[in-house]
Amino acid sequence: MTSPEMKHGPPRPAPAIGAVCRVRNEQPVLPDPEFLALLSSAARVLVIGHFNPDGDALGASAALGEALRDMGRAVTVGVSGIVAPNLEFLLQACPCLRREFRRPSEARGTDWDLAVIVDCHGPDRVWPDHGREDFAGLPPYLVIDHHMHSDDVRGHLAIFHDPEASSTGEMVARVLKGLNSAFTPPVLEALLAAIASDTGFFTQANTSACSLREAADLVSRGGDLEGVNLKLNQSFSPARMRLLHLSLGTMEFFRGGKVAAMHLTGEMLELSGASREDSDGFVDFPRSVKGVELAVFFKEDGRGRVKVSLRSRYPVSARAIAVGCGGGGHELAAAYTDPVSTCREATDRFLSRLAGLLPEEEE
Ligand SMILES: [Mn+2]
Repeated sequence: MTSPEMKHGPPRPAPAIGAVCRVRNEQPVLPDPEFLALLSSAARVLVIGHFNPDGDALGASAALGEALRDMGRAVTVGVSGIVAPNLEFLLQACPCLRREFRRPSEARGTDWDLAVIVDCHGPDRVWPDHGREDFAGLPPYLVIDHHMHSDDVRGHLAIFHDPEASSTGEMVARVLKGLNSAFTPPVLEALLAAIASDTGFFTQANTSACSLREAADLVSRGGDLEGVNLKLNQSFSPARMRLLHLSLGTMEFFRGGKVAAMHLTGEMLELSGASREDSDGFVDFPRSVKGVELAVFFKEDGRGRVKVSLRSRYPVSARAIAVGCGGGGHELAAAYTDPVSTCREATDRFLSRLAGLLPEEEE
């Protein structure tokens, strides 16, 4: 068994606010044999991603669930929260796998031998409105995740953790190779969708040589990237376009154009007829403006709070800013929730916090 240091490389200093480490692993981190043994020894497995799963959480869940089912396991792929319309296809390949779990008490240890929690560090990311006492009845669980989190997040049986992986989908591909699992068309599609989702179709800073090699391997096994692009990026509704039109009208710039922000309000949803999930990816619009180093998307969550998504360019750390506001995520893509009810209030609070988190330069 490799030591944690060998698996993750030598320890690096924590990045300072406003700075990002750009160290790259050329060798993929592989799951421990013990991890694979725990995964393959369970007969009844529940696979579930974080709350309101994105393409990576759903793709990784669907691929792992489908592969384990091919290996003769009784598998349930669970969903907590809402699935964006353009991601529904990931769960339609085998609808019998899908189940919604509104609360942790529905995921009982008596019904499953093992849970696998993907694309987050544990149950509190799957059911963020529940506390530790609500998780007592869960099955023992494994974690597969590429988010940065400290190793003192305990509770799992074993963890496969690679913060340098572009996506959990990339890590699940390595797991399936470790299990000698078959890469059937639904597995290939789900894995490519997961990796493509989290890398912005291989355009973002997390697109490493490792993630490209993993994707290339999936393509050489028969994966259809064009088909995944059609389903992920070219299957939106007219209502989403109406919503985008309204949201784009709110774009504003701060700090001499280095910070760009956009709003999504409950009123816009009513006017457009779109669903809240139709706004997935809107943060890419303020990010796409020349000179913007920090893009911010404020979204009223319908429950009296505002979800704030951050995207930054090197060397600005979205993660450091999100952590400073009580959230977390990746270096260049992070988020937090502000307990205020309107985007305007959340913007004012964000700008006052930003003064301490992102030092103002002479312009
Ligand atoms: Mn992910």
